[in-house]
Amino acid sequence: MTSHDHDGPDIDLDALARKYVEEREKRLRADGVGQYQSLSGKFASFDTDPNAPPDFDRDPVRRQADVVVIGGGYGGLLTAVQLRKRGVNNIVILEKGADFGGTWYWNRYPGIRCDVESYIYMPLLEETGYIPSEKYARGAEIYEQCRLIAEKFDLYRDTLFQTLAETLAWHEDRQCWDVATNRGDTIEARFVVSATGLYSSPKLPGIPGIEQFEGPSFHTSRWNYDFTGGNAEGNLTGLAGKKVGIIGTGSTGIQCVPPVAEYAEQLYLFQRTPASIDVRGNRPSDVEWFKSLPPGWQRERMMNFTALTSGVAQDEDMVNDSMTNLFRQPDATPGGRFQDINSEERNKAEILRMETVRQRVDSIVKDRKTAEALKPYFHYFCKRPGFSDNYLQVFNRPNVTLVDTAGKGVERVTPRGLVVDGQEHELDCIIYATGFDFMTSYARESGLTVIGREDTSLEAHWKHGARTLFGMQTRGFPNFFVLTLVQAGVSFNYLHTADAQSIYLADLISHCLENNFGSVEPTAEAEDEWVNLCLERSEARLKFLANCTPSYLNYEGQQSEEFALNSPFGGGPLPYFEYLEEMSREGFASRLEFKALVES
Ligand code: N01
Repeated sequence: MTSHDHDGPDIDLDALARKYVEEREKRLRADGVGQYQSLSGKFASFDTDPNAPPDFDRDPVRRQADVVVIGGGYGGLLTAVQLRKRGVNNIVILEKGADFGGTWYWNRYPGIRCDVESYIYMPLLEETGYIPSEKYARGAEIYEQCRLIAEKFDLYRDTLFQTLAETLAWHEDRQCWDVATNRGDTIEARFVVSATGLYSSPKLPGIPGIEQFEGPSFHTSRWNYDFTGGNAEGNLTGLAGKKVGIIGTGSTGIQCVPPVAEYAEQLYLFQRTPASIDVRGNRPSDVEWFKSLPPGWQRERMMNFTALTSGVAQDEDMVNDSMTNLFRQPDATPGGRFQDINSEERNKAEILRMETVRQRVDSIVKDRKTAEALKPYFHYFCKRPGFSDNYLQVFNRPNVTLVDTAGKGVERVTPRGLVVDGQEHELDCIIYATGFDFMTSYARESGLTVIGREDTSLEAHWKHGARTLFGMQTRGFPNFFVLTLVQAGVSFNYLHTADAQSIYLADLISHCLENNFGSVEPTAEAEDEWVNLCLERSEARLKFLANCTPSYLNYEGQQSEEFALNSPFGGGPLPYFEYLEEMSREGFASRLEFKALVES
């Protein structure tokens, strides 16, 4: 069959389908997610915070709080803001970094920007009066906006920075959690919200010899500006005369490659799978337009984007960018059929989109062999799509070499460099743009030991995958809430999911405080029902991902019960938001079990 059967360019669809399968098979590995390692051993030092005062010290804190929020990224900030708005003021925020920002605190690599429109990504724009400077804001600006939110809602006074929550233990008799930190703090909390982030646990490839390299090497989320010079804006003068290797071509790699290419003597980019690189089209914000927006515009715009990108047809595309464009295909509209990820219409739209992505490579990259190697052969949504107007262009520079590993990855690390296909590439520095643990193990990603009722650890409880109500609550762990995408309705704009979750949690916690409830947890029936619904509704997504090239989105191609349970709620974000709103509206009358506060 060719795409003559449809509108659009003439594509041999059968040959393309075979090519997708071939490319996928090249990348499947028996070790799956086990191919990665966290920052341990020699690399434990990677985990030191280059942005924090190294000699920080303080006395341990002992206190009681209504709520402990773990994490000062957007998830933690939104939760604290919503609690504040409901008059819940006895809050302690525990944050590993020396300031707010989470992902945007840690990730300061050159070129960093948001890949979702800032007008829907940066929350609370109406409350703070902040106008993002560009449609896709720089990382430093997003970090500053996190700080602005914390100032506006007076959260600095409640926060212990450079403090790592380590252990949470539930005390049924006192109906509270004892929260212990790495600084000897003990906080007795009635409620705990874990907002430790989606990308908080950097991972490295388990390449043989990785500990042997003698030059500087670092993960992108711990960028070593002492070595490279400059800052997130560029000016990496320390790279003059240096041969730099970057491993990884995901969203991070494609953002940091252009500035490194500009300053390094030689850049070798080690590619395992080419990313899809679509048009970015960034531009400065139109301030007059911004000021003319009516109250409530931000949630309306967020909803429009989330609905459209989850396949629900909209009359208007407010964000109108390369991300939403796919869902504006003519076939996307009737009856929201685009919601079905395996539908013929969607399959066709994704194929055509990928074809334009491949044609774009040809139109920009001059060297034919390099251009061929940069073309992605997988369904558009098998990986998070990339957007850039300066990444493909770097391959026309004489100082940039694409080292294509044909799906195999880097073979070996030596004291002097990296080996691919038996050839050693000598390097002065290696930069790992190799991503983060993502929805694999809550215990590993959060670094928390959580001991619930009857001394049960959450790690053991979720050994074979998560069991939750709405992704946020789990039976046996009363008054403990997780902000996560596991078993939650996911928007391409994570901040929309976090917004809905933080409102639900703040409503629920204030409901408990107002009604003198000592504890709340899901009923066994409600939890089972949600888990079963998640599994049932995930079938279509899992079927789609099963045929995808490996990535963190599909557990590196491994099918397992754990992967199915740790997946998002397959019913989509809009029904998920509706569940949460319904619970709040109805005063949480169903699905939850409350116990009265025990008088001490
Ligand atoms: O990480 P990734 P990331 N040899 O896991 C490669 C968010 N984000 O940090 O594709 C050679 O996507 C690996 O290869 P392959 C965003 O949600 C947001 O880039 O697996 N290469 C891949 O290319 C994003 O999805 C923004 O074959 C090896 C790369 O390392 C998420 O963060 C900006 C290898 C890892 O890519 C993670 O993105 C940046 C090996 N042995 C990030 N092992 C925003 O703008 C791995 N790789 C909001």
